[in-house]
Amino acid sequence: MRAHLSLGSNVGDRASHLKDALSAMGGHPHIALTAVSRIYQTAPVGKLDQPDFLNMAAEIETELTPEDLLSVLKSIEARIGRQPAERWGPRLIDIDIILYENERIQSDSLSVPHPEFRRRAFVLVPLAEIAAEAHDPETGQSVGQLAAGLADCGDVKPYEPGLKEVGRDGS
Ligand code: PH2
Ligand code: MG
Ligand code: MG
Repeated sequence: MRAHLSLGSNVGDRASHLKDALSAMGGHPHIALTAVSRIYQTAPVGKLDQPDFLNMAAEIETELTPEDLLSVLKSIEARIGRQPAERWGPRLIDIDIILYENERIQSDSLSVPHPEFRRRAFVLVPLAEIAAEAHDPETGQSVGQLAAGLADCGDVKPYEPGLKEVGRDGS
C-alpha cells in the first residue's frame, strides 16, 4: 500500500530529528521509503508563539494497516524523544499520516485523509513536490491542485541552513 506522510519538528536539532525519523522508517522491515521532499522552514500554524518548524513530506510503501502504521510511527516518535505535550504546541518530531491509498478512515485514533491537510501549506507544498498526482478521496482533487489553490505559501520556504549560520562573505 502507498501512504503519504508529513514530518515536522520545531524543538532542538530539527533537521536531525527529521533525518532520524526517515532512517527509522526506512529501516523498518515493513516500510519502504519511495520518495522524500526537500526540507522547508515554515511559520507555526495554530499556536503562533512557538519557534518555526522544519517540515517535509515522505511517500512510503507498506504492508502495515493504517492502524499498525500509526503505532509504528508513534513508537518512532517516542524513540526520537517526543514527550506527550499540548495540542498544536512545540514538538521534537511529529509524523502524520496524510493519505493512505484512497482510504477514508474515521476512528478514535485516526482520521485519514488528515482533516486539516487541505488548508496547510506546510503539508501541501512539500507533498506536491513528490506526489502532485496523489488524490484526496474526499474532494477528488489532486495534491497538486490543492497546493495550487492555497491562498498563500509565503511562510513555507526551502530550508537553507547555510544562509543563517554563515554570512555571505564567509564570516
Ligand atoms: N504542526 C502542528 C501545528 N502547527 N505548524 C507548522 N508550521 N508545521 C507543523 O508541522 C505544525 C504546525 C501540529 O502538529
Ligand atoms: Mg501534526
Ligand atoms: Mg501527529
